[in-house]
Amino acid sequence: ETLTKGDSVKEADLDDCPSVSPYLRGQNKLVFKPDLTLEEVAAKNPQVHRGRYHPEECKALQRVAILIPHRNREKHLLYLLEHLHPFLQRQQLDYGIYIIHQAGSKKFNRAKLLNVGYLEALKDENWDCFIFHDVDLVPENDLNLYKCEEQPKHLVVGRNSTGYRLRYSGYFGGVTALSREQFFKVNGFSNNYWGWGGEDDDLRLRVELHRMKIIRPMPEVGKYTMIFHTRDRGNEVNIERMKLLHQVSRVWRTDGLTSCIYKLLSVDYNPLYTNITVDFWSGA
Ligand code: UD2
Ligand code: MN
Repeated sequence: ETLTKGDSVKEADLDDCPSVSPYLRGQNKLVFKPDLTLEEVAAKNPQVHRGRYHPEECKALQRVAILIPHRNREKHLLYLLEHLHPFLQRQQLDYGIYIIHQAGSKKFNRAKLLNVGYLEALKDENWDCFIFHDVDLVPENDLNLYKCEEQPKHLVVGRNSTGYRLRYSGYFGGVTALSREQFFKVNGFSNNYWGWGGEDDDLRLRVELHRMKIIRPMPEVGKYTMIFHTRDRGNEVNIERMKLLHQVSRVWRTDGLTSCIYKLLSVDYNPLYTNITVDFWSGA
């Protein structure tokens, strides 16, 4: 059947995208321009609206939400958006980027922000897959696919700053991919990790308690550049983290998505992302 003028191709009529996108390039040299602006990045991504994109030519295999916890890292966010949009488009994904911004200057809570991102993003769309993504990690190789698998996936095998080696076996920090069901099953992240450290190990324990197995891409594929930073004010080392890690098997049912209380301050639509601002402290 041929289309006649005036017919429009409906998404439902499209063929599935191929299992390997023809646009992938492999390892890429990253350049961070000091004077880059958000307007420049937006101008380079005219097909992205409210942080969302889907391929025109085929039906994407998964709908993927990228969740980025954030406070006071504007420059990192800019570089990540610059690289991530074209990277995800080359992978032919139907995706949306969400920034979950913690208001105020009290202790930062990365894990709880990611729980909020999951709950809020599902109000927009029934996403199949969630990528939990540090703001300062830029993927170097587009063969590192931002989609979910049968098992939870850890995408950061190595970083420039650590010689591209896995930090320790069981390491689950930085960027991870869990399907909607996988994340739901483990009741998400714990809400109780304030400040730096431990929350990623807690999620690994939840995954293991549910007899799931963490998978990773090959080392040459799972490579990231972490944009240099020092420890942020408000994200001091969490000295409670070892104690919390010993309780996971007892508390995972009652501490997580099911107990994530927050005050939603705003949802703003930027061309390149949806920004969700939350407050964890004022009468939530
Ligand atoms: C490691 C992990 C990270 C997390 C953290 C411990 C890697 C590559 N990353 O990151 O996933 O487990 O240890 O909590 O192993 N953030 C802000 N503003 C702040 C503080 C944090 O936006 O003031 C966000 C931002 O997305 C950042 C992330 O939280 O990338 C993790 O914080 P970090 O980059 O300071 O910690 P790092 O590099 O040790
Ligand atoms: Mn970092």
